[in-house]
Amino acid sequence: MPEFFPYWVVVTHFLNIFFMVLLFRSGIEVLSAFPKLYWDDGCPPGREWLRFSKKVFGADSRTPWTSLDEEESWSPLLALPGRKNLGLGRHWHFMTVQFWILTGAVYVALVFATGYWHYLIPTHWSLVPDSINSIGTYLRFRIPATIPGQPFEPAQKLAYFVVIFLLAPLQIATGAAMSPSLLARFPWYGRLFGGKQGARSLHFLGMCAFGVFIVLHVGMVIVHGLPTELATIVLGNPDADRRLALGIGVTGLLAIVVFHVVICWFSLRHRRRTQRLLGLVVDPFERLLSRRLTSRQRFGAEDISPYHRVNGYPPTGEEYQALAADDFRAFRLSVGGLVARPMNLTLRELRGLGEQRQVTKHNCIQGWTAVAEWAGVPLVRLMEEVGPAPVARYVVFYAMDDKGLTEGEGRYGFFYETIPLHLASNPQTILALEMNGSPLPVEHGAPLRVRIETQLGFKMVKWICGIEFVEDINDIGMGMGGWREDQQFYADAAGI
Ligand SMILES: Nc1nc2c(c(=O)[nH]1)N[C@H]1C(S)=C(S)[C@@H](COP(=O)(O)O)O[C@H]1N2
Ligand SMILES: [Mo]
Repeated sequence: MPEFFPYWVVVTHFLNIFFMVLLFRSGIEVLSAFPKLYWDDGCPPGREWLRFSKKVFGADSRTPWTSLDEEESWSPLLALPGRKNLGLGRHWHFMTVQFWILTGAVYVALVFATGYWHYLIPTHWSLVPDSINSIGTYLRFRIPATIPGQPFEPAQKLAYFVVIFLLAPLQIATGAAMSPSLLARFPWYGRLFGGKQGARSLHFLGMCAFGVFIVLHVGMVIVHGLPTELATIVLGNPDADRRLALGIGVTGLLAIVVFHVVICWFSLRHRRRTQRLLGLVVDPFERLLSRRLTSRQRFGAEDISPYHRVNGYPPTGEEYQALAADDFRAFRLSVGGLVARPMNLTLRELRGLGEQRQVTKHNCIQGWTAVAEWAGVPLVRLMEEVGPAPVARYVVFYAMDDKGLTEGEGRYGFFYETIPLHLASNPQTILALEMNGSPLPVEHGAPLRVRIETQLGFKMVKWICGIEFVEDINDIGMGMGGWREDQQFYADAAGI
């Protein structure tokens, strides 16, 4: 039989604490961007089962509102980094999760390689009544005996088993079930959890379950006797020098606190650098997970959401209002850049290029979803007309809304986004002219918006006036890949 407290348990246990704190705090930041939980992918306003916000917005509200108005600003004491930094919170979350899973994989491999699994995995149903017994013993203020020849008592073994082999994998599975590209390619996977909102709610409850476990676990450590337990988990030996163990243990925990103070400060003070640095680790991860996935969504008319949230207020300029007043008859879409045949197209000419209908689910980066039917021209059809040059690697979509006038918060400039060429030729990438059987409503992008069904919503530019094919995105806007990347520090990689 393996040692009771081998060193690899000591090391992976510490790494697990380290990464879990990062995941908790960055996860809370992500929650703050849409502090509501639903079971229904239509996210009907007011029908959330849990809300961490005093603001309420109704589906029938007479004053227009957008999903960014629902965002909350939470303290850096709680959230990483706090203060409405969804993009950076996601960066921390997706950076950390890779290392957390790696730690878990190494741990589980060693658990099986060394035979340690005997101590963790129940081999008989009697563990359940035995666990109930040991809980009874605790309630009588006594410490239950460990299982003969094993380091843990029955309830402890069962709890560790549940957390390691059920809760952690479930948390990974529900996390993955929130990725727009994964959901677009494998809609059945989302259905396993009752849809994206089911996955999101379960992911939140999973976090709560981890929280409850940690409280009980620390409580039990205290009940069992802090000095010996600390010697065990810090030095791998209950008889080790207790003062040394206490010293190292406290230093380790303090180091985590100091680390959080530093990264929180740095993230808030140097948002662009944080975005770039974490992007070095997160962008390849996003590419690995999502690059090869194309959308295969086929929802039915019955899945269409009664209410579809809006994000981004419509253009306010007179020019746009004049266009809209005349049913966009004067509208011209200019398509240019690195193309053989630059064009200026009327809506009618655009419509003439072909039509595709699709019922798909919109995934806003903040967390809400809604299903709608979109109809329009496949972007590949337009590309056949204009003939992008072989050097063209990105498509830029320019919009008519000046965000300085419509969103404020110190942000400015016209909205735009870019996508790599491979996304442009995905089968469900279309320039939509219609939503749910009618011409696009103004708030959803009239007269023209793009749908890129494997991506997060912010890539799907509304109120498009121009499309440009370029080789590089560095000199477009601030060069981060789009307006929300430039101004809100979102990742340019929007497949997860
Ligand atoms: N021009 C423009 N397009 C935009 C935005 C915007 O602010 N301006 N917001 C984006 C974001 S963040 C989302 S989630 C979707 C929302 O689309 P909807 O309003 O049709 O639901 O539009 C995207 N396209
Ligand atoms: Mo969004």
